[in-house]
Amino acid sequence: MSEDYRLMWKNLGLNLEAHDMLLGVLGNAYKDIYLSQKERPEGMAYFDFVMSEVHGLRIKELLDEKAAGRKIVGAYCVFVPEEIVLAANATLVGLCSGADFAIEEVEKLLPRNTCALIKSAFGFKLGKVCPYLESADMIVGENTCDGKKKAYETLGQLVSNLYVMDLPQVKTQNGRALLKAEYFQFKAAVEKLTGKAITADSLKAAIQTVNAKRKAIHRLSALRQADPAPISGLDALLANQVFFYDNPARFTASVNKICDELEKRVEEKKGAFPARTPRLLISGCPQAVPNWKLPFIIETSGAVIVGEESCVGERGTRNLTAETGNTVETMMEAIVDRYFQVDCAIFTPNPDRLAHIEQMAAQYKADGVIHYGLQFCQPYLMEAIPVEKALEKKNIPCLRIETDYSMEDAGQLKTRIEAFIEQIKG
Ligand code: BJ8
Repeated sequence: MSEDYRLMWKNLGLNLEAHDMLLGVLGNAYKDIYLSQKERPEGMAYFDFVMSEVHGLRIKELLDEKAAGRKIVGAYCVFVPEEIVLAANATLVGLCSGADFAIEEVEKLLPRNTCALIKSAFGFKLGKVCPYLESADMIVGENTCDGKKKAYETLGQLVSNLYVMDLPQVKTQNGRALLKAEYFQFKAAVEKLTGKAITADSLKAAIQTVNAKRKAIHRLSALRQADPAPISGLDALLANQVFFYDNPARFTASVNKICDELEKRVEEKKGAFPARTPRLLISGCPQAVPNWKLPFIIETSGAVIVGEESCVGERGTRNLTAETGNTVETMMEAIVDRYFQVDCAIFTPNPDRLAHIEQMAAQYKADGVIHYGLQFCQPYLMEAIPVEKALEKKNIPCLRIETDYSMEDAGQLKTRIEAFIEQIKG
């Protein structure tokens, strides 16, 4: 951190000792995983800075916004519409956590066989190490998988500002009606929180702001179709992770700047890895900061990741919200339409996700797919089997990985991934 933020963290109620430890581990991991990469685009310096200040400058900015009367809304899922939050004069930040913390404490409240993502969210609260969570005026949970919806009952006892949104599990008219009702209820709750009514103008501007972020990410993704891939999967994942934290306009400008650089790289056939490096698509559970284990292993085993079919990736960002509406009602309908397309594995049946994986594999010219499932995540682990079968029918090799946030299985994973890459090369 370039400044001393200790007083700010103390005032937020963080456990300074535990927080120092977390930042120490995070800093070392970033150095070993990110800064050791070769041939990085120069524009990644922005993301290096963002990460070095992720608990510092960005938190200070959020606290400055709060001091100026804005509210902060924290969310754990891509179903929480940023458009509604922005339109009501609030800022949305992602709360999903990608590292184990205070596990012993967590396992007093949650069963051991809960996925690492949920446990991590609890660990960050119980360990008092997440300044985003502590800055939030409203924390939004959503009834998605069974693990999350039951865990929010317990989280509600740990925080005073939890708002739980119900979500459909089927893509039917009734399902859409439920989502619409929930989004209108959420709109009312955010308006109450900020004291600002959403207007057609504020909603339109918010839709444009969020779409601009998505379009920048689409541009970045499209450039990854080139061989050699102009950017590593690790760096592209980082941009997708920062999507949830950064100031939206600054994020959009920074990603577009990297894309300008990558376009030149593509023209010059300059890559993050040599041409014809085996290309892999990752599909499955979200990889929240600082969960870089799998991409690090893959990209140090002789392959490059060219796409993420994930909520921290294309599942979360692929669709735009229509900008054609002129009334709050029509724009809310457009928001419902946009989010109802998210093909999370909590939906049953969920054929769109399989179609999307196949489409991405073709579009990014992937030689194979690694299905990433977190241990105890039933929705994604269950879907992994039909996904693998369907891909194999199309002669797309698929490797199913089931893992957690610990490094205990890193050696074993590396052996399996190296063998998979050899198979692809063969
Ligand atoms: S829209 S993927 S962000 S719910 S890994 S907690 S599913 S047991 S994260 Fe998700 Fe929204 Fe869906 Fe996306 Fe449960 Fe699985 Fe854990 Fe998960």
